[in-house]
Amino acid sequence: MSYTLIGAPVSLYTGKVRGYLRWKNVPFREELATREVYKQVILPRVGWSVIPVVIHHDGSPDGVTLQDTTEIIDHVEQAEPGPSVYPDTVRQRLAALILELFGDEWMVIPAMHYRWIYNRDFAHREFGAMQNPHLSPDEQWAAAEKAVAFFSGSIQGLGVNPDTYEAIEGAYEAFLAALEAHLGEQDFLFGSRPSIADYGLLGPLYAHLLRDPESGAIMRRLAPRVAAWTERCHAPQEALSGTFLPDDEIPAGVMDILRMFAAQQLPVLLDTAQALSAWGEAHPDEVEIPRILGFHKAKIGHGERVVETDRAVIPYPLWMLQRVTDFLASLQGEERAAAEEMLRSIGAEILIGFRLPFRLTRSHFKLARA
Ligand SMILES: N[C@@H](CCC(=O)N[C@@H](CS)C(=O)NCC(=O)O)C(=O)O
Repeated sequence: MSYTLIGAPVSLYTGKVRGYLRWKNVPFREELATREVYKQVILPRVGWSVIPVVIHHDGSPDGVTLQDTTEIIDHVEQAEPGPSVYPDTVRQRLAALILELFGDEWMVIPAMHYRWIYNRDFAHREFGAMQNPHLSPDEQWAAAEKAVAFFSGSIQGLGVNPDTYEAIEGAYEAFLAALEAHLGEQDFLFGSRPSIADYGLLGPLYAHLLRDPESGAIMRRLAPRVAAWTERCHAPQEALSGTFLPDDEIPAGVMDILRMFAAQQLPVLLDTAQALSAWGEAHPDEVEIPRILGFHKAKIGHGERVVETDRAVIPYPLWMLQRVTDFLASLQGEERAAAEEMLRSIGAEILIGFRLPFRLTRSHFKLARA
């Protein structure tokens, strides 16, 4: 049994899956997501244009099509033997679920900011080479205009604009400092084994923030250990290696990053949950949830450098938050007490007993009401 990973070097979420599949030691082949591949494979199988897509060749005629990195990783975790990237213990598992969400859906802000403000031409060439590898560089460039306009235009919706540049860079540098300090003690977030949280952070940190030249230079200068960790997660020397720290320990540097989640991303998620509730009431018969539910005011930045800006209300991250709250709801007794204590100490006590307005699921590779 083997897998095909359809994606690209330039793609944030492809890097997350590539690093994971390599560590998990599963046989896979990577196929570049050219225009032709979008047309022939991705659209027929998934229904919309997105990468990465994984096909698990499980012996069935078409194989199993997987999209969304979280679902891809969960599928492989179920299907393949060997150590897991999900810690078994309560605090580490809770922290790992939270930090996957933080990496995937909040660190995408600096990832998109640095790419489209500092590395635009590089990214444009990379998009061109991905879409039409057979064309000349000039033709590739011209053919990539549309995709570049789409992705670079999407930074507005993430809250990236001239008013927020400085706050985004300040928050990113504070994040780098916390992770850099932690990596002086440990190889990965929770010890010597990479976790789902390492892969969540790998997405933005690899394809954009390390691989794009201008931001790569910044990372190597400010946080060389983070650069080395990024390379280690993306291209592990040894598969299936390492262990999580004993006694369910959450190292201090990881606690610092969890506090960044609670202070920065969580308020936006809570506001998004309110918008989802209003949408649900206004559309009682609709199952598929739009990718964007209008705009709201959101605070972006760290510490003293926080600015309020317009940002799209993006409901998808609530599906990842639901994984966190489902895990919390499954706990009892001492385990629940340990989880709640951790939430209090990072400033996320509001998640204790928190429920989304209704359950979310993914249907036909899109977000939907369960
Ligand atoms: N949550 C998704 C995000 C995938 C995603 O946003 N992929 C980007 C490329 S790295 C894309 O194809 N975006 C197209 C779009 O958002 O319309 C996942 O984990 O797979």
